[in-house]
Amino acid sequence: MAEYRLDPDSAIDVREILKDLERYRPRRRGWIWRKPAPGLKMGDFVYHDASEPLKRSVPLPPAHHFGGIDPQPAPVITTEIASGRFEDDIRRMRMAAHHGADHIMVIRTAGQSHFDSLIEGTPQGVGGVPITRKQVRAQRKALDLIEDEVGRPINYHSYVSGVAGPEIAVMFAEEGVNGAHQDPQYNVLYRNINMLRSFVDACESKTVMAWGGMAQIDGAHNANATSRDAWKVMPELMVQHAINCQFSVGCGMRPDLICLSTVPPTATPAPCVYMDLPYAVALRELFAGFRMRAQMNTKYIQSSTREATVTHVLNMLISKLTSADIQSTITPDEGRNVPWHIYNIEACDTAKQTLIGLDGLMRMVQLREDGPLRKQARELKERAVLYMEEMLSQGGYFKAVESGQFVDSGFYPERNGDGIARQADGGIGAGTLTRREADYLAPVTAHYGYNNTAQYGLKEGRDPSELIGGCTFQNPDLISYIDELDEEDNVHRRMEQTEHLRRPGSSLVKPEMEWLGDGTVMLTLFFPVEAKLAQAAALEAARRMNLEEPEVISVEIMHPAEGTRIELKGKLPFALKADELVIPREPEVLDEEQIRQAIQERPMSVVAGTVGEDEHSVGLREIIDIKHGGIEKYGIKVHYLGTSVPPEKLVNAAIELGADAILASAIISHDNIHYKNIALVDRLAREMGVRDRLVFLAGGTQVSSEMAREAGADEGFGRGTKGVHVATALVKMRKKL
Ligand code: Z97
Repeated sequence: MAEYRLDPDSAIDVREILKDLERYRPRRRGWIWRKPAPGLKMGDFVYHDASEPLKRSVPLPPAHHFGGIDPQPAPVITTEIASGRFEDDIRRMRMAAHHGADHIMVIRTAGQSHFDSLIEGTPQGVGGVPITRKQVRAQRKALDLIEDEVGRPINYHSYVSGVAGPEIAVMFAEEGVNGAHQDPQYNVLYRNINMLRSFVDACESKTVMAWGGMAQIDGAHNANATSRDAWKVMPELMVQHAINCQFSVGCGMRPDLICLSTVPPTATPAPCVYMDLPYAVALRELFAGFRMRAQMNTKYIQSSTREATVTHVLNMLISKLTSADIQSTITPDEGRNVPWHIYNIEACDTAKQTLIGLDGLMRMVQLREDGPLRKQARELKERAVLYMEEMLSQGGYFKAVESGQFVDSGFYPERNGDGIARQADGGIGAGTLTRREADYLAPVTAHYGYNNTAQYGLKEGRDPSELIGGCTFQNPDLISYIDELDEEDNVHRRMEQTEHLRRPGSSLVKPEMEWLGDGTVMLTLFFPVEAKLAQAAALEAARRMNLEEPEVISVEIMHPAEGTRIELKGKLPFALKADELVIPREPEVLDEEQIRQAIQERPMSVVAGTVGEDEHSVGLREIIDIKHGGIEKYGIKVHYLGTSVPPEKLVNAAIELGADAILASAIISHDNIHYKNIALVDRLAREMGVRDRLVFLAGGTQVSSEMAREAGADEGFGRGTKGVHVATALVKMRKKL
């Protein structure tokens, strides 16, 4: 059977991805950074901080003015994908990769940290997907195809935290996962998992991750998200980073794959850059040699996507002024939904646009060595050092956690006594540690600590798995692949239900936001009333539009009494038949440069006016004037004759001025006067014997191409016409030699 490949013009076939998974093997291990391309030339520009371009991608919206270029910034760009159905996430991953994401982070289902084993099969998740071998393998397989398509390696990432950390780390190493969050402090503080167990597990997990070449992201950012005032935990964050970094190095991880998870701690209306920049500087100085994963602030995110996007952009300014090896993107709808496809893409575009927009910034500006920046950075470092000293004086990390030192809401050394306290003998998995016996042996690769292999005849420094002829890391055929455990809750059942909509192959289309066929749509409405009334009105309007399950997702006050902006979601209960939809003919458009060149080689002049008794000149002026891209822009000379120009005058002027074309605009359509005037111009030109030398184009809001041609024009242009359409027609239809 032929190997499945992606066709750039067709949807990815998830059915093909799920085929033969049992035998699928990942093609590589380990994290891959972008390749820097200093001095990259694209179009008319030179970039200083860009990375190698993609083979195939979707550029930013204004790119069509710039020859369609799509420069890629230097940091790896993360997108967090979390719809709860991994099969739908696969399609989203392909879209995100085309918009510049090369780090796909899969958020896992709520509560997976508390599973003391692997989950198998493909159950549906809540707020994320259950991370299982089958799901991981399918997504890595899809990404292998997607990275070939875009021409850049894509890193795949999830979490090695929780009670089953080591088991997950092994599964990730087997399946070619490229990065993971791993931080025992996360288990302790946020998931109440026993601290001794968490640190012992972390030794094993980190050793396995190091073998798999995975990049690690720590969990310090969770203190920002949890604490009452996120900016007050800055000293503690540095301590948390320090603990995980040094611990990871001790477990054999390479510093250049140890990433600090850093978030600018404040957001507007705080003077955030003034506070976040010294913190970012201090962090990069203290942790030189490690990598920075810059995440955006989500603590203060509301339901306005505009507000979230501005925070994101300000956060990337900090990244640019300091550094970011990985730039995370949080979807701007994080504050109100499980993120939707479009918002993952929007966030990737925001990152690409901002970072490319700020390309070369640090060649022009410099951070001051004097003044508040240095002073504040130094102060933060001092507070962090004092914090660490207090921890040590208490008897170390475990004792400090027992006394509630961490995630206290005071700005250290201030203390509010509200930190998270955990007991060394408490939490999930307490009492599950046993000391290794004298003859302990684990014949597996990448094992942490005492393993006593000499007793079993292995020379020092050899891989313990040699004793059994290699473990699953050497021989993936030893992996026991479990397909499904639940007959109902699995991907095949879910896909059966949406098979009629699945592409390629379906002739039905239905809007969706997160899952195939969910029918979800969003409406934006403005009501000139106060917020409560506006919400009620929006819901009633949605019901009358036959939207099912309408729900207001964002309310923004334009003025307490003058009006409210509402965003609302709901579901469409029907699908549309693709072959019954009318797809309008695309107007032919020549490349702008081609038009300019054609006119330069053979200059062209036209006469133009609104014809008959018609005083509406706005449309015609837009077609002519350079301001909004009218035909003047291409060097076409226009003799504008004004409004209400009699048809004879248009023809006579064209003859006298030796013009190549007549442009007649006709807005008034009463009694078909517009077509009658078009016919008259054509007839007069014939009578005067010049029709075959002149191009005659007619336009107006009620003019259709077919009817205009029937009436005698060479072409007709209706609503939505731009200068470039008319210029294209002029160049293509030019008659005079
Ligand atoms: C990020 N936006 O990119 P569970 N381990 C660590 C974590 O930070 C997390 C988990 C495990 C965020 C992602 C928050 N982080 C979301 C160090 C979650 C998740 O939910 O406990 O099963 O694992 O960092």
